[in-house]
Formats: sequence, C-alpha cells, structure tokens
Amino acid sequence: MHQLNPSTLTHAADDVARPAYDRARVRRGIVHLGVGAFHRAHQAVYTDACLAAGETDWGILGASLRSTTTRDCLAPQDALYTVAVRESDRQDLRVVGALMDVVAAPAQRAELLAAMADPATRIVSLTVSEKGYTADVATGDLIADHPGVVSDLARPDEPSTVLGFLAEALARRREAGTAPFTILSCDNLPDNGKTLRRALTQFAEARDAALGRFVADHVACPSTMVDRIVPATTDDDRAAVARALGLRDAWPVVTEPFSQWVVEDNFPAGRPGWDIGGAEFVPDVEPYERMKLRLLNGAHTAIALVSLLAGKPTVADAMDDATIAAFVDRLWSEVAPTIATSLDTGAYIERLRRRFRNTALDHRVSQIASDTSLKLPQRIVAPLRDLHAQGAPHGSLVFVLAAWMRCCLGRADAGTPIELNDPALAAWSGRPGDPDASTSDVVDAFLAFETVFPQDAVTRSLRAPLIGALDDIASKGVLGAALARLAGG
Ligand code: CS2
Repeated sequence: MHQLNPSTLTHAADDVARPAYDRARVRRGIVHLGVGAFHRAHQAVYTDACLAAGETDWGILGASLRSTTTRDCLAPQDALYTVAVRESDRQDLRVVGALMDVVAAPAQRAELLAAMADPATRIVSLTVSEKGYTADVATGDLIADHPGVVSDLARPDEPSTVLGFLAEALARRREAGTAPFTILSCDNLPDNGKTLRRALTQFAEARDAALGRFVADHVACPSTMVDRIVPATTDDDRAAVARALGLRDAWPVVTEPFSQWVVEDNFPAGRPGWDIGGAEFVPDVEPYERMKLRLLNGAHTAIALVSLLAGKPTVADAMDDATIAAFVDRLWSEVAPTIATSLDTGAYIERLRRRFRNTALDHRVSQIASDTSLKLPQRIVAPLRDLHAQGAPHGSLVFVLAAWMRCCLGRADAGTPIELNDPALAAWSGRPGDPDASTSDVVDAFLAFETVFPQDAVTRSLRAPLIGALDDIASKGVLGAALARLAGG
C-alpha cells in the first residue's frame, strides 16, 4: 500500500474528501505551536475550508516544541494527513492540506524562530495544554521559578518554553520594525487570551522592560473557545483509516462530527475567514468558554476520575453505567446555574449526553485525567466556589475532588494501580505518601496544594465534606458512594 502524499493522493478511495485547491499557491501566514491531534482536527480544518474557498495567505507551519514524532510522521507526507470523523458505524474521511510543513524544536529552533519573526506570519496560534503556559492557570501569573522560565530568561535566544519562543520572536520583530503577530491561544483555560497575555507580559518585562511595554501596548491575544473531542490516535485507528483510505497515513486523527469555535474578533494583523468553516466571531467569548469549561470539560474530569476508580476505560463505557450517568446529570444540574442565562444550557447538556455516548470514539479516561491538577481549578473548583458563595448545592463537585484525592493515593477500587500523568502533581512536595495516614491528614495535605486550592476560608470549609466523601469512597467504592449520595438527594 502506498503512503499518503501529494503524488499518491489520486489513489485514495473515491469518497475521501481532499484539498481541491492548489497547495503550491498557498503561503504561510500562521505558525502553530503544539501541532498535536487537536489542532489538526480543529483549527487546521477550519483553515482548510478557507483555503478551499480561495484564500492563499494562511497556510500553517506546525511546530512541536519537544517531540519529533509528528514531524517525522508527516514529513514524508508533505504534511498531508487524514481526519476520520466517526459516529456509530459511520466514518467519513477527509485529507487536510492546510498544514504546509512541520518543524520540531529544539533541533529546528532557528528555523522556527525565523518563521515566527517573518513578516508573512501574522498569527501564532497555540495548543500547548495547561502546563505549556508556565503560568498559574487561575490567575495567569507567570511561574517565575519554573525551570524552563528561568533558563529562557537567562538565554533568551535559545528558548525552550512557549513564552520564551513568543518573546524572542516578538523581540526580533520589534528590532526589525515588523508589526507583531496576533497570538491565539486555543487551550481550555479560562480567559485564555487574557491569561496568555498576562503571563507573556510578565515574562517579557522580566526579560527587558521595553519589550514588556511593547507586548502590553501592541500584542493582541484574542480569547477563544475551542471544542471538538479528539482521542489520541491508536494503531487500530491507523489500520482502519488505511483500509478506508486506500493509503497508509502515519498519523491520521480521529474525531467526532461536532466541532465548535467561538473567537473574539481582535486580529489587528488580519485573519482568515474562519467563519467560512463555521467559526463564530463574537465580541466576548467568556460566556461560551465558561459553559464549555464547566459543563463539558468539568464533566469530562468528573467522569475520568470516577471511572479510573471504577475501572471504566472510556467515556462511552462510563456513560453506559447508570450510576455514573446519573452522577454526571447531578453535576450538570448543580453547575448549570453558574452559566450566563443568555445561553441555552439545557440544549447544550442534551448534546453533551449524545457526544459522550459516541461509542465510535475510543476516548480513554486516562487521557482526560492527565494534568488533572491543572484542570481542577477552572473546571471544578471555580464553579464550586460560585455555588458556595450563593449557598447553592455543590456536593457533586466536592465528590469529584474526593475522587481525585483517592486517585492520587494510587489504587482503583479493585486494588489495581492508578498512575496519573500529572507533572505538576509529581513536582508537589506536599503529596501524602504515608499509606497509614488518616483521612483527615490526607485531606489536609491536599487542601494545602495551592495549584488547586486558593488558601482561604472557602477551601477550609471543604474539609469536613471531603473527609466524609473520601471515607465513603474507601468503604463503599466510588460507585456505591456516588449512589448513596444520589439517593440522599
Ligand atoms: C478533555 C478535552 O482531555 C481533556 O481534558 O476534557 O480535551 C476535551 O475533549 C476537549 O476540550 C473537547 O473540546
């Protein structure tokens, strides 16, 4: 079987959608940092629609900041790849051409910086996950003692962090009299544009006061809400895509039919007409972002933690369990009142139920559980604090925090080990390690973890309910404890 590339594309199965535009005429206008599956199933697809509609200025250079895998897989394919859209038994394939090339820093650091400094680049977009911002996710404050930040401030022309690359490229543009690029954060952070802007300004100021002012005065960081469920690609996916495509694709991406992108329209250097592909441009993203972070991502985190303890491997498996499904319903009904009333949360939740039950996606709960300590503040703790302030019920959110603590202790209900991929948790020195520690000691230790919990009276008020929930999970198992709570009203 041939490998997918521009010259073999004619051998692809007839029903596969493919770039109907001349890729040779497309110039690079976007550099994307963090060229993982999510970017390729989301922003690149919207950009592909613009290119198909005749735009030629917005080709994407994708960059991985650490791994070389995406570059190595996509280089022989001239950066072409397949998006497989799945629901029930249906799979629709589309070959996307918007990605022009992929580089992998640090080996190609000079090339990446040159592309970012090039006046043709007018947007730098990011999907680098919560930890890529080297900032406190709740406040946007730079983590000044982060080893990557310290090293990038000491050697600004050899950056390794996202902020280091952005600051160095902006410094070069400023020096050359080139207008700055717009920076578009596409990660699930609250106020992602503002959070990025705050951390970047602080980083630039620490590097050089004039650069700090330049960022503060001239760099636009619009906020966005991005949404599409994109599980990590597996070898089975590769094989299934190859069978249907008629070509080998080293790294296809698999996703659901649903896709949403709400973007704050603030692009002083210009932008593609992403609305052609279905994006919505609005003056204020905040209500959409809050609805998505709290209802979709919050439920995802809840499902992931409960399911790790209960031994359910995927989101669809979890939703098939009556107790977990009822627990998620309870969580949604508690959290919905914290969302602006102008949005139809009922319809949104109804659609989430369907999306989460998509059995054609192998969405592993372990994937969602990665970096949980950086996800809890905006997904669980923030709505909990809003509900607490209103005196409204928030027991399901407390239960999620107890389930997280139980997962951190390292054993599922069946006694099997749970390994969380969470570097911020691993780096935290206060993590309880004594197997004989009492529940109250365990809860006290976690409540002192400042990455997750603001150190104040609201956090202290969680102590007793958390001890109750954690004891309950230990004695009844997570599903038994959840069921008892659901029955208790
Ligand atoms: C998930 C998200 O892994 C996670 O934390 O909650 O990746 C989620 O699938 C996307 O935000 C959906 O748009």
